[in-house]
Amino acid sequence: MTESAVAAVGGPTLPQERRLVTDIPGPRSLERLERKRAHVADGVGTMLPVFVEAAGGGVLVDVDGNSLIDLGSGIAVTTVGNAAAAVARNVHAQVDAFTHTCFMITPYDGYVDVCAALAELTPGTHAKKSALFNSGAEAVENAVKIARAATGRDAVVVFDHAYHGRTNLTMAMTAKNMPYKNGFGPFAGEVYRAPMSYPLRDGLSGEQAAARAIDVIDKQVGAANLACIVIEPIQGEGGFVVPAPGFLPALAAWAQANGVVFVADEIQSGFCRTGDWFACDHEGVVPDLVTTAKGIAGGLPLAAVTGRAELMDAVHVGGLGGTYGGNPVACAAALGSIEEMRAGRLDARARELGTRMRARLEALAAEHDVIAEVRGRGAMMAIELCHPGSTDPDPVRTAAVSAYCHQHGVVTLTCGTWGNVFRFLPPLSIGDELLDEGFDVVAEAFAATS
Ligand code: PLZ
Repeated sequence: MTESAVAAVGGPTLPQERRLVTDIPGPRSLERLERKRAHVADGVGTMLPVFVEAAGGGVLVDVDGNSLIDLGSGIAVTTVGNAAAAVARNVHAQVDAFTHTCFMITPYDGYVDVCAALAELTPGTHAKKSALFNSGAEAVENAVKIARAATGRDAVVVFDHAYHGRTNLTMAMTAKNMPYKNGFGPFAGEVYRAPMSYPLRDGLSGEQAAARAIDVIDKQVGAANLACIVIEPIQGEGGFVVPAPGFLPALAAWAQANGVVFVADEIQSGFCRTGDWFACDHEGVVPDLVTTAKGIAGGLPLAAVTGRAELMDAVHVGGLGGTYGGNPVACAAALGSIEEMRAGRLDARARELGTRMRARLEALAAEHDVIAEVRGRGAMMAIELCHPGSTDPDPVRTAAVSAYCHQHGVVTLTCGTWGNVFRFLPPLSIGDELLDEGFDVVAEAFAATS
């Protein structure tokens, strides 16, 4: 073990400050980066190579003693904050009691408790059931298995700019070639892609964009062959694309009329992130199946498929599972995370953060014409960077702005098919002052790179 195995105390009581005591990355991180190069496969990239020692509230503290403002939440995972009190408490208690039995062998309460909570929290008041897994990609794969078993049909429709994971089926469902798919084929069959509603780029209303997508589905796939439509209600990796109002309800209505299972992939947008418990709630869309992961368990690996009881039960006994799916420690973390969200009214907090971020980003957009659009909902906000006066993507400027933020102690993420979207996913445990300071740095970054 290295000295990094010495436990540093993170969590909500960690000093909430941006503090730079070395360059980013500092000398200790650089040493560790050498070890990473020696021992970790190059295919596992690292965007900001500061090795973390503690984290909580709205900061990450590295091995050099730098404290960075976190505007990424480990890609929308630490929604309740790192080492959140109820998560840490539940995990400690569960680790002391038992760490694994395999739910398929001998069950335990935590798994059932999480499924009961999911039935309550996900959109719709119909009878629901869930199955638990380890990763988002695994949840998406299982949603497709369930939809196929329930409908007896094969085809799956996904959208332009979609991201659903890195396993074989989910690579087929993900749109972007580099870095996700390149050289990894052949991909799973019977996956078809429809045009997404992308207001900045297509100028269509939600109804028009839905009609365009439905026409493609109808002509190129045929409803009678279609098991499910899988869609991120707000796209994540693909660029925080918010479909025009009316797009999701129209697609859901068409799916219902045609016996097609409507699957909302809420892995990135779910669990209070957008200011509602789920992004579908915003338009009152009730999906047949919902996939969740990331924010569900405060950083522990857990994922779920939740949906109409009759669809979930269409699969034969033994047809769904996995050694670790719904691991008791991950379930304990999820119950802690849900407790934090409920007690802290984190859906409302996400709306407040969204209002604050939008104001900052709109002010920035008024100053810098490289910002073509401010979009997002709640604590899932983004700006898309294009060459002024056009919608030609500007990934170079995007990377420069992000690099400046990193060097100045703010963890920021980019995304988008063209790498030209700057996205903001702060933990909902971040304070207003720290958030404002983070956005001061973002503003400086635009000024410094113009
Ligand atoms: N569906 C909507 O956002 C994961 C991936 C980062 P896993 N997004 C971050 C990367 O480069 O690997 C994601 C998502 C949506 C599915 C997934 C997949 O979730 O837990 O990463 O498998």
